[in-house]
Amino acid sequence: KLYPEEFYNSADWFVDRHIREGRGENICAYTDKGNYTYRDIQKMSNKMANMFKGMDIRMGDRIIMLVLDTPWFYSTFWGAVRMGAVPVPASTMLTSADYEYYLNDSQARTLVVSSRLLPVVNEIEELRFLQDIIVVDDDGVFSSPFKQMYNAASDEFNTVFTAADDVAFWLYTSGTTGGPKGAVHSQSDMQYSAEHYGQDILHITEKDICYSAARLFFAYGLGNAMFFPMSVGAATVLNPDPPAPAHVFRLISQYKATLFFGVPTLFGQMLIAQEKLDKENPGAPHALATLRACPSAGEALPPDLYHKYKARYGVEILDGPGSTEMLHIYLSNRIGAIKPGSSGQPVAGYEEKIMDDEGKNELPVGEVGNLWIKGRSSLRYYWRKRDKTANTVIGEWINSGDKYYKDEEGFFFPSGRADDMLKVGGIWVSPLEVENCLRENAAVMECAVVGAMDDENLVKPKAFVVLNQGFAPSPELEKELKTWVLDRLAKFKYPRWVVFIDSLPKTATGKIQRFKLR
Ligand code: 3SK
Repeated sequence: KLYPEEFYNSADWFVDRHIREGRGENICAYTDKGNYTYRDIQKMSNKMANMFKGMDIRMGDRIIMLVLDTPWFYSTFWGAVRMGAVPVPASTMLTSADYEYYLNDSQARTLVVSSRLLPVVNEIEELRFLQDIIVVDDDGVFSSPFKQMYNAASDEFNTVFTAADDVAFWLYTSGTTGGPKGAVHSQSDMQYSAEHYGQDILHITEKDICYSAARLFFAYGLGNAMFFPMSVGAATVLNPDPPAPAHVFRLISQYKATLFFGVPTLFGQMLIAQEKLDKENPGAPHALATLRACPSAGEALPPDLYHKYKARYGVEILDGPGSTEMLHIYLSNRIGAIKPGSSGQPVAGYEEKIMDDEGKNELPVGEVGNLWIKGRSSLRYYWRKRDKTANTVIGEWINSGDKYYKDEEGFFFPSGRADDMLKVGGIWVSPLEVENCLRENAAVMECAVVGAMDDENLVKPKAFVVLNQGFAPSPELEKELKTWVLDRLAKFKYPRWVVFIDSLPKTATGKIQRFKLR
C-alpha cells in the first residue's frame, strides 16, 4: 500500500462515504420516474466504472458528457471519476460545430449523450479522436452494445487510488476570443466549494431538497444539483425538461423543495407567470411555500426583482457571482443580510481584492478595478491554452475579468466586464461570435454587438449594423438578421434588437468604441 493517507477520490467522498456512515438509504435524487437512494447511485456508478474499464478507458482519459439532468448524469460523472477518467460535462444547448470543437479539443475517445441530443451530434463533420458514442435514453437504457455491457457489469468497484490534487473533471468556458477553454479541476475542488459556500451561505443539511433551474452541465448547476446536496446526504429534484415557470412551480411544490437555485431571468419570468395565476385565481396560495432560500447567480440581480420576489413569495434571493474557474460562488449575500444590487461579501474560504489594471496595486474602497479571487477550488489551468492560463492564474489568485468596487462595509458591487463578454440568462455570450456570424450575411458590412437591458432589466445582445451598398434598413431585414443568427448559433445568442447605423464609433486606431454603443 502506497501512502494510504493520501487517498482521495471525490466519488468516494460524495457517494461511498454516505453508505459507510449509514446514509445509504437517503434519497439522493427525486425524479418523475422514481427515486434513487445513495446506495442506488453507488451501484449505478460502479457499473458505469466497470463498463468504462471494459471499454479500455484509462486513467486521465476524457469522457465528454452531453447528458440531461437525470440520474445518468450522476452515474456517468461519478463512474468516470471513480475509475480515474475525467468527465467533461458540456452544455446541452449548443450546435454541432460547438460539439465538434469540444470533442476534438479535449481529444476524448468517448462521448456519453442523451438520446434527445443525438441528432445534433450526428451532424458533426470532423471527429479526430472519438471512438465510442454511448447513447442513454431518459429511462437509463443504453444503446447497443453498451446496454449489454452495462447490464452485465458488476455493481462493485474498487475506486482507484487518486489524490486530492489529481485532475478530476473539466468544464468548458467561453471567452471573447478563440474557442472555449477547458478549465481543469482537481479532485478536492468540489468538497472545498461545498464545505464553504454550502455551509457558510446555504447552511445545507441532510434534510434539504434542492432544485436547480441551472442544468448540471454548468458549474453553477453542478454545485446546486449535485455536489452541494451530495456533500451532506441531501436530495435533489432532477428533471430533464427546460425549467419554464409552470414546470418550476410544479416541481418545487410536488417535491417540497427547500432550496431553489435560479437565475434572474427566470425569477422575472416566474413573477410574470405568478401575476397571471393570481388574476385567474385571486387569493390562491403560491407554489413556493416550502422554500427557505433562493440562490441566484449567472448575472447580476436587479434590486427591483429582489424586492418584488420577496414581497410575493416571502423568501429571499441570495445573489452571488461564481465562475467556472473558481468552480462555484465565491462572493455572496447572506440570508437576512442582503444589500440589493450588490454581490455580497466574501464566502468563507475565499478572499477577494480589487486590483489596478497593471495588477500591481490593490485599490481602495469605492474605486472600480479588477476583481481577483483566491480559494482552493480554483482551476489548475486551461487545457492547451498557456497564454490564457497565464492571464488568469496569477500565483494563488484568479483574475476574474470582472470590474468591481467594494463599499465601506465590505460589500462588492459589479461594474461590468473587462473584456466585453455578455452574460445572457446566466450563460456567457461572446459579442465577437455573434458579430462574426452577422458579418457572413451579404447585407452586413460591419457590426458590433453589446449588451442592452430588456424590459426586466436583464442583459440581452443588441446588434448595431452598418449595411453594404444596395441594402436598405427595413423591419424585414431586421427580422432576417435575427433569424440568420438563430439558425446558426445557439438560440440564446441571437440579437434581440438590430439597429441600423451609418457607421460604428471607433478610436483613431480603428477599435470599436463599444461604450458609446452601450
Ligand atoms: O457562470 C456563473 O456565473 C457561475 C455562477 C455560479 C457558479 C458557477 C458559475 C460558472
